[in-house]
Amino acid sequence: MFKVYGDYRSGNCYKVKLMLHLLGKEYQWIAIDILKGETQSEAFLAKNPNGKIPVLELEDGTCLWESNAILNYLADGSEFLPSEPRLRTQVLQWQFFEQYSHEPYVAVARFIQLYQGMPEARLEEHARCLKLGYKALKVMEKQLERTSYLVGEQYSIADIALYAYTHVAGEGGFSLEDFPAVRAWIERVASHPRHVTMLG
Ligand SMILES: N[C@@H](CCC(=O)N[C@@H](CS)C(=O)NCC(=O)O)C(=O)O
Repeated sequence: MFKVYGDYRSGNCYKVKLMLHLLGKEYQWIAIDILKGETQSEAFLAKNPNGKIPVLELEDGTCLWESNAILNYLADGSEFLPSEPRLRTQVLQWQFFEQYSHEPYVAVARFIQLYQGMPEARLEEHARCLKLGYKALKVMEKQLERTSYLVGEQYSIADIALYAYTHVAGEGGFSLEDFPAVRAWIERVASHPRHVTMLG
């Protein structure tokens, strides 16, 4: 059985949980408290030398880290990862976009607001996250005006990667009012029969 080291409120960890539910795979969830520094213990660093969750531990003890890499491992051979090279590259394109142009702003704004309660020292950074996060949301809106999912008409791990923090963007101070295609996509993703919510 897979072991997942994670925090239920983390979007990066939720990606792994959602994927496992969509695939109907069993797993054991091991709760890690980042605020208590549990990702920096010697035992945890042996699993991920970068000291971050999520980590997926395979039955043979191999530990995989980086949420989007884990999604690629789990989705291999399934309907959630196209095998055709152009489509597969487009999946990766959205996942790299998520890590470089979306998560650093949408997730960090949420961390500052939800986990830290908007400390004075981070207000300026929060405002910058909102500005750059909205830019990323506009990129998604443009794509989702044209296609039902980020890569055409098929629900893929590109959607899982971006759904994780987009659907809780409000917790970071974003409004999705001006993003009707993104809102419709959020409902589409959540309507999958094997969908599981972040805290569910
Ligand atoms: N790029 C990584 C980011 C992982 C990440 O930032 N994890 C956060 C929780 S969402 C974490 O473990 N923070 C604790 C720390 O940095 O010590 C991924 O996608 O897995």
